[in-house]
Amino acid sequence: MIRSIVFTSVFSALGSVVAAAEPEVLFATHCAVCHGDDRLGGLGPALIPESLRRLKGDKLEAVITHGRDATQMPAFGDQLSTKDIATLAAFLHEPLPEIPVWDAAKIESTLVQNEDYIAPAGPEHKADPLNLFVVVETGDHHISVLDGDTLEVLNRLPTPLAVHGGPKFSPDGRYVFVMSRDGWVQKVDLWNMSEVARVRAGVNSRNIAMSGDGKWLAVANYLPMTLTILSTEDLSVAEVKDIVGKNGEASRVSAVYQAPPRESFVLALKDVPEIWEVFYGEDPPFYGFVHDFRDEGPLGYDESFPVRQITLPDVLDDFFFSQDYEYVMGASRDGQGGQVVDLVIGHKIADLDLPGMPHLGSGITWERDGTTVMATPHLRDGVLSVIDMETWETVDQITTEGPGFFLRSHVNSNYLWADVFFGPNRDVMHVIDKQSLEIVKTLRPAPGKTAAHVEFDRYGKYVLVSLWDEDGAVIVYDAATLEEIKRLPMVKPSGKYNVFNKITFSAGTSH
Ligand code: DHE
Repeated sequence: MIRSIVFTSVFSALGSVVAAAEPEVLFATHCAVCHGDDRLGGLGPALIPESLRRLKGDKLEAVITHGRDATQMPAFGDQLSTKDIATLAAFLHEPLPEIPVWDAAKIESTLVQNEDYIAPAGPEHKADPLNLFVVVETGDHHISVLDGDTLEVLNRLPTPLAVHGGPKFSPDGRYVFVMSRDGWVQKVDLWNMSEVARVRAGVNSRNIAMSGDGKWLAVANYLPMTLTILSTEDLSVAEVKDIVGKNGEASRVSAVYQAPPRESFVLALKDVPEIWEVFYGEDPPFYGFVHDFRDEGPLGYDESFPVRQITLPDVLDDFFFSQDYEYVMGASRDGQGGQVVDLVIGHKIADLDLPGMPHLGSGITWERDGTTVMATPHLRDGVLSVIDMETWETVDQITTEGPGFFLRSHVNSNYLWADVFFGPNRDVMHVIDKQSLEIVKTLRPAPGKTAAHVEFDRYGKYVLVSLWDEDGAVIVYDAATLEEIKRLPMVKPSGKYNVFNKITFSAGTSH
């Protein structure tokens, strides 16, 4: 619809079919498959001026030419001429005639109940409900539910297109919610492994977070620039919050994180140097003790989800939290280094020495030499940084065979597992001793195929590794002997998530 409007106006303005259609044709040929026919996003983000503000000057041309680190965005420099790239970039900076309104009424109008779903009285399978795994198969847009003891696939069901980020479980582990990059949120009942309902909470979304009390699901959106808060019970809309910084500028939400001890959601923002904390508890904790609140006045006192805005020196769009959620370590995908912000006092308290685009979201913590350390991969360098979480000093940098994306461990395991996601050694998985920080084994499960993303079962007995390929698999290893036990064929299994590890916020896994 929007696409045909653009065509018409471009045709009439320039009066020549060939000349006028060129940027449209370039877009349709090279970009639409990921970014949507209407430029509103799909697998990739929306390509409209509102979401390209940070790509000023010739930066957008550079991204089209060289691709974008740590994303699925390929380089087009060898397929398109410099002129074509400039034409395309100019076209993408042109506003769309209209952007769909995605308010509460619109979201609720998209709700689809699964008419075949009948709420079960209890689990309709014999597996330990807390040792299930949900495996996201992005290759053909499905999830598989896996028994963590027998290692059998119990069921497989379709998801919306391009699920991204970790699925989120209700605190009792019964329900799982998944989100796709085009904004659909799906609720699945693990008792009978059936879809309950789905709703489109945004046009272009990033990830979801579950409130500690299990009542609310927050959806981080790029488009529109909002946070959607859904009731987990029936996926109705509790609130759609516009994200506007103190400077009046609207911002995309890079990610939303759950901070159960604080009864809040914490938001990383893409376009303004602020952290937002959105409280869902009856009596927002720390309210009145924090300087931001005093400075800003009674922000949101009357709202059902009051907001606290913490000002930062720089934009931070990738976070890692201490286990007690007092500290947030933040980094910018565009920048160098990182910062630590104390959420209680609402201030930056330390700088982090983190070169090479750290991927803090994949960080894990464990105890070493009487202190808690965290490790994070770097998306540009073949190195893992290990940081002391009391002094915030870098304890070590472990050299790997290439930049990695994901890390995992378990309290019952002596090892952490680190993939090498990028470069010629992307088929490699390192197993690292958590105390000596030495690589004890380098596995190459399928030469030439990306080995990525690890998850342990609830006891730390098995380790599941993804073979990230259309003709892929989940490979199960014995966590102690590091021997392969089993291969379960899967279609590009991107991530897998153990119910117990997730609902207990296990230190070795992502939250
Ligand atoms: Fe992710 C998690 C952001 C690219 C697969 N990714 C996350 C999270 C964030 C994030 C904020 C944590 C959310 C959560 O779990 O609630 N990802 C980003 C990016 O900004 C980045 C670099 C660029 C982008 O395109 O958005 C990016 N991510 C990718 C990919 O290209 C990956 C490899 C393939 C894909 O599916 O898009 C990818 N991201 C994942 C996965 C997780 C994830 C599998 C969940 C990890 C976990 O174990 O929890």
